[in-house]
Amino acid sequence: MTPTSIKLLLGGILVLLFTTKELLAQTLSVTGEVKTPLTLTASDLHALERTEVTAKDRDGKEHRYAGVALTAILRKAGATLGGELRGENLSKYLIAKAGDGYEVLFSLAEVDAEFSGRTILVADSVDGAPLPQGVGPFRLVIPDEKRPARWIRELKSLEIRFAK
Ligand SMILES: Nc1nc2c(c(=O)[nH]1)N[C@H]1C(S)=C(S)[C@@H](COP(=O)(O)O)O[C@H]1N2
Ligand SMILES: [Mo]
Repeated sequence: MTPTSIKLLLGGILVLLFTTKELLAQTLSVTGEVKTPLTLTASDLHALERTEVTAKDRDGKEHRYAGVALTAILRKAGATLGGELRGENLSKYLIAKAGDGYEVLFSLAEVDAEFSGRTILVADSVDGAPLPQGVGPFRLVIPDEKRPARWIRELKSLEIRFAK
């Protein structure tokens, strides 16, 4: 091999590694106390049932967020929801983690559709456009909360654990 072809080959490998890293950085994982751990890409998320909510952002302006209901993702992963959310399963919590190290916690019961009529959305779009860099590709949107502190940006993972 000539020095030029070696350089080209190394360049190609670097591009491949970078692309793989970028793709992995764009996924949402669901792990912990679930029957089927998931790693979802943006297109996996698009294949699930879509939900839309209108919610006010921090500046009090209304926006139309679209994505997938958190419960739908947790159901797909086989989390103990609905009829299975009783006994020791009521001591489970969900921790959502972001790329910047920010973490927010929910009890599993407070996100379950049978316990509460609220929608928590794993949003991937706002006002018809993909979430911007630094916010997306995924963000939690919780329309019924007065403060958006749990609207975690750059959502990377959802982990379900026992509190005891
Ligand atoms: N990843 C991540 N998400 C986050 C935060 C953060 O520091 N990191 N801050 C939270 C807080 S405290 C608020 S008030 C809102 C602010 O949302 P905004 O950036 O859309 O105004 O984002 C929430 N989501
Ligand atoms: Mo905040």
